[in-house]
Amino acid sequence: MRKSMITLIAAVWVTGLATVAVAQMVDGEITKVDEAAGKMTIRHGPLKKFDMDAMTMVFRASDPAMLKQVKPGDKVRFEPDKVNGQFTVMKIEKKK
Ligand SMILES: [Cu+2]
Repeated sequence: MRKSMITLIAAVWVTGLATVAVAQMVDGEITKVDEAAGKMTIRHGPLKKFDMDAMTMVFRASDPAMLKQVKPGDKVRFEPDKVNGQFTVMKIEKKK
């Protein structure tokens, strides 16, 4: 019993580390914000996760509040993901 608890804790710990490694923030620059559509256009660096080179493309905002935090010209770091087949910004922060 005790051994299985330790194994479980170790597994959760390793999974936590893996999640941190995958949830990488990517550098980008906002080129357009479309609040009505809930989308923003970002010029981004290479995205290994999607086997994508650097380009400018449209992302959906996972939270509409994000669209008020950024404006064209802002340098950002963001976490892209694919949600229901759409490229989506999960997290975004302005670079200082
Ligand atoms: Cu892209």
